[in-house]
Amino acid sequence: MTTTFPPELISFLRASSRVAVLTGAGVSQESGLRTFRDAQVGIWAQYKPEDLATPEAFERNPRLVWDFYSTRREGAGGAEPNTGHFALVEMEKHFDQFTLITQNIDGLHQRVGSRSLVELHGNLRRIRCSRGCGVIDEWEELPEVVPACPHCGALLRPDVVWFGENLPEDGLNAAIQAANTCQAFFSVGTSGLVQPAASLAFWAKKRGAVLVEVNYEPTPLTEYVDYAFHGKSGDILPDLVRVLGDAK
Ligand code: BV8
Ligand code: ZN
Repeated sequence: MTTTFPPELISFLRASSRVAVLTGAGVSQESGLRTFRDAQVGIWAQYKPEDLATPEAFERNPRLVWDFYSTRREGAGGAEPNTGHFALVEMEKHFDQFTLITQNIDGLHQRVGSRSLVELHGNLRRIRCSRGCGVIDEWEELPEVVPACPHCGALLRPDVVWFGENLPEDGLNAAIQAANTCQAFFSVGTSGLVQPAASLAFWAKKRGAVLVEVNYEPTPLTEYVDYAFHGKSGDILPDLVRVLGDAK
């Protein structure tokens, strides 16, 4: 069953040049990757992700946190981008200024070639020195034990943003800039619970952008959006791109 879009939304988008999209774990769900709200499985079932995604957890038990991310890294490495990821690459071609802001660390948007991509919360593929020497690029094989920084000897850690940590300044500024200047802001596959990412849609609305939500179920943002499409992003986004591409 294809998605029907109100004609006024399609004509508005056709007349727009600046669009921003925020994605969350929901866009990778159809690639087989668990979202944050999904229950963890196996040994991870006993933990809540937010309890592992903190500097304190890493401090307390670096090996446990390292293994948590190695497991997710293997999962992401084995996952295939889905139709939603590819539709966002197509969507980019319809607008002069298109910014894809992702909360995801799975690297799937990069894999399909999304260009104007802002990684708000880092990327599983990269690791960095926990004392700040910098990113130690994309390691293919991660060692079992937590490796030490070749420069200072401190532990290496995943290059992701943990709870209680600041977001990368340049990424956050780019995301705020996109939210403040876009004509339409899409919130896709995110429960909109984590700050400051969840505020971007409100900043966009304050600047007069049209808000569109594409999510499996309603979220705290739903009551504020101009259009809400509830279902799978892997179905809805390709439908949208198809309609946008149809010559009127
Ligand atoms: C910060 C990387 C300044 C790691 C992530 C107390 C102390 C300290 C901070 C705070 C505090 N109270 C609040 C805060 C702020 C905190 C925060 O927001 N907490 C929340 C829990 C209230 N934020 C921070 O700490 C941020 N930093 O504020 O710095 C600061 C500094 C010090 C002190 C104070 C402030 C850092 C936040 C970044 C954390 N890192 N990820 C990792 O991944 O392991 S967040 C992580 O969780 C994700 O990146 C994402 O952002 C979030 C998960 O959300 P979603 O992606 O939305 O996923 P979710 O599962 O929730 O939802 C999926 C949705 O998809 C669902 O709605 C579902 O219905 C839908 N869906 C499912 N399938 C589909 C689908 N939709 C469409 N199609 C489908 N097929
Ligand atoms: Zn170091």
